[in-house]
Amino acid sequence: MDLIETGGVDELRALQLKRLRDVVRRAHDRIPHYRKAFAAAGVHPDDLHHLSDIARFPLTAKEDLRQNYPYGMFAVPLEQVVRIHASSGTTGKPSVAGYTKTDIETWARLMARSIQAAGGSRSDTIHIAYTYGLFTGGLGVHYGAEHLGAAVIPVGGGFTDRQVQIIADFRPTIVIATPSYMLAIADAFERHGIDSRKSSLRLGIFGAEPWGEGLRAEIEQRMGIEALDLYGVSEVMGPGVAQECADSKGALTVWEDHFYPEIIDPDSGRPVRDGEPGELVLTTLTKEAMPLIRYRTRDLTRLLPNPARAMRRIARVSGRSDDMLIIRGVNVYPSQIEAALALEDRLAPHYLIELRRPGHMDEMDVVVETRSILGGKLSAADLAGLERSAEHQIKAFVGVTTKVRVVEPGTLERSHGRAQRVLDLRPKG
Ligand code: DLL
Repeated sequence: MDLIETGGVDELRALQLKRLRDVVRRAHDRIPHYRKAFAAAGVHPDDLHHLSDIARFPLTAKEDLRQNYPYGMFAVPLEQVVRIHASSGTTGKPSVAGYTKTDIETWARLMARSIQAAGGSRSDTIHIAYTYGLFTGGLGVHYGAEHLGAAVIPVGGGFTDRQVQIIADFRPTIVIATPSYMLAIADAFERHGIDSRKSSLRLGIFGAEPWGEGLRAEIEQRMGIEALDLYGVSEVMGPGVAQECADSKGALTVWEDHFYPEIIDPDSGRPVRDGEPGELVLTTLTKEAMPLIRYRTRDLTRLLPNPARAMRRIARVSGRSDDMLIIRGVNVYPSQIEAALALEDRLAPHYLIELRRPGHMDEMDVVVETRSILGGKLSAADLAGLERSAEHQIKAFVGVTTKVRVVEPGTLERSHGRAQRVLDLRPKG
């Protein structure tokens, strides 16, 4: 365990202030976006005397990242960058995250700390069922598990029957996945007639999508394991920003020596007091390649005291203050679907996203109208062709598999205010 993890609150706040002053100055000196945004808000890094002064600095939004796409938010030249990840942007362009060698080491240390705090150790064998690639889940967790010294099985996402075989044969003790995918694996155990409660697994660490106590109880019961919550955001780092620790379950400890958390009112942008609900805003305290000052995560939660450490905890994320959806672990903005549909000029910009959960995994249908100028009815073959082509565009640009239904002009209800783009038919809870 790091000394700071067990240290007192005064020591932690002093470290945070020192790091905060450093990072704000670095962002100001090296990234034109921050220089301009600070000037526009009438603040300067010299104004930061106390931690609470951070509230005077401007918030950073995903839109700022988009405007500086792809590398404009980097504080170091590309020669010093050793890794680039990306997550969904609100339109066609993803949000980019860059890491120096030191950033990758810090991330591995924090992710190892998360696994250890959840109850893992170097004697564990860890099955990772997150996708490896631009998504930070696979590689982020992988480096942390290796840093811990555990035996790591980099299975990746998908191929559910193979996940079962590997758990049965390789005998991992910890599994790390999205909670919904864990249930799909549990179903596959059943299909194969293997008792999932008797597997070698004892602990599961789950995150990357919202989940509740109902899902936790179901996973724990069906898999016969303990299930803990892992939180992270790609732009901020990836998995390992906050972790539900074995000694302080019920909320997630924020690794406050590396991330400074605030909660704001999502409408006014003003900070609220600890304990009050609002949107989580994070400032990276140590990141070199892409420091973020007051980044709006859009995740709704509360800051809570911690019975086990000086670092505060966040409540399980209860929702979002924007319209982002997470479908089978893939972040999806309705505006991305709209941009993918716009690539086909026979389709009108009238569409509706329908969400269902027939089993444990979410399914997404997109209903879209044809343009009226096409006149007359399209043949069944033309319709089917249009549907397949739209599904392909969405898969190619957004990364999510959908079923598209093309309908006649005027079929979808028109709204009088903001268009209703999402019909959520999933069971609650
Ligand atoms: O999902 C990083 C990650 C990977 C976290 C693996 C945990 C495990 P993004 O793809 O950028 O990064 O998505 C970040 O996912 O703003 C939340 O809305 C949501 N999210 C992540 N973890 C949780 C969680 C990764 N434990 C977005 N509970 C965040 C609820 C979560 N939502």
